[in-house]
Amino acid sequence: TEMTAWLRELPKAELHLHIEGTLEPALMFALAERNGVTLPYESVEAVRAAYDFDDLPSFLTLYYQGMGVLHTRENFFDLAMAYFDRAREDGVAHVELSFDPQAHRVRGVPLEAPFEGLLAACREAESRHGISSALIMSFLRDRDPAEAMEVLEQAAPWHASIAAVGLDSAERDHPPGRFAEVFARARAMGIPGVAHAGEEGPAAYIREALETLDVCRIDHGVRCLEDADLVATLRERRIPLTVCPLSNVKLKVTPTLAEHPLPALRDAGLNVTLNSDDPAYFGGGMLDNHVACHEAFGWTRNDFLAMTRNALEAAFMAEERRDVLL
Ligand code: ES4
Ligand code: ZN
Repeated sequence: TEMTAWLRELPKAELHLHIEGTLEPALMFALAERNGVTLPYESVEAVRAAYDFDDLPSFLTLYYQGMGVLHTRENFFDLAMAYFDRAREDGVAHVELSFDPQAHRVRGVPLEAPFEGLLAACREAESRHGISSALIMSFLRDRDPAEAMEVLEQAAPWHASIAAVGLDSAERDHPPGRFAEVFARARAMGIPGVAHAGEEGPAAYIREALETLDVCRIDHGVRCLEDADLVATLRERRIPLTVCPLSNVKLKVTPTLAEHPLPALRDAGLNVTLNSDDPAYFGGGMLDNHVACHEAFGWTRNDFLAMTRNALEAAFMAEERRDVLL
């Protein structure tokens, strides 16, 4: 439709994207073959059929299993380039790729593989597609914070290439405060923080992420509406929420998109952005997420322009680049 064409042309910024969550089944099979990994699936169709999730943990099991085919820096390069090629088709102008070094380290993959593979892909995306990007190194909140600290130190050769540190994985019973020292250490190195909070976990985890980690953005944050004081804080401080509509439906954070809190978040005056999270698992990229919101909420061009501006203002991006896109 005309709106879809307009949304594709809109130069969008994607701030919440797990690069391991962009692994399409066809590439998963190709990399499994290349690396001698046995997958518990017969076919690409069987993989797709398995993507029927009840909640965040049921997704994470398949997400960590799927990324097991990633071994070398070339594998990470191929993964990211396949994503960048699709992002270009979606009209994405800027991407902040998050990755989970600990999930690879536990499989014996050294930090160098994701760092060098992803950074090479980011350079290639700039020259091939004119897409700017930034790297977010995320820590797994369901693992020991001491391990996260160790990874932060081991990542020293790439500190200048890290736009921010993040916090993801299973949220329930894993409050953000445990990572206060890790985020403080990163901040002391000049690296800001972002954190998933209020996706499956309570609104209190959003406040805790702001107060103990001093994060400058909240990933998801949709459950903030359960706490009016928190909503006021988020509004007053204009904290960006990187919301992922199709992800929330797929992981049953909301029963349907029509019932998603996005319109309520916007009505509350919050700084909302639209993102795809794990597009290979959740049924669509940036353009699909935008089109779905247009259909579910009747949002018009001005609504999407406002949210795209929110994203560009919240991005880890050189001012000269922001001036070009805004
Ligand atoms: C994630 Cl949707 C989501 N939530 C938390 N952690 C994640 N890692 C990858 N996708
Ligand atoms: Zn996420």
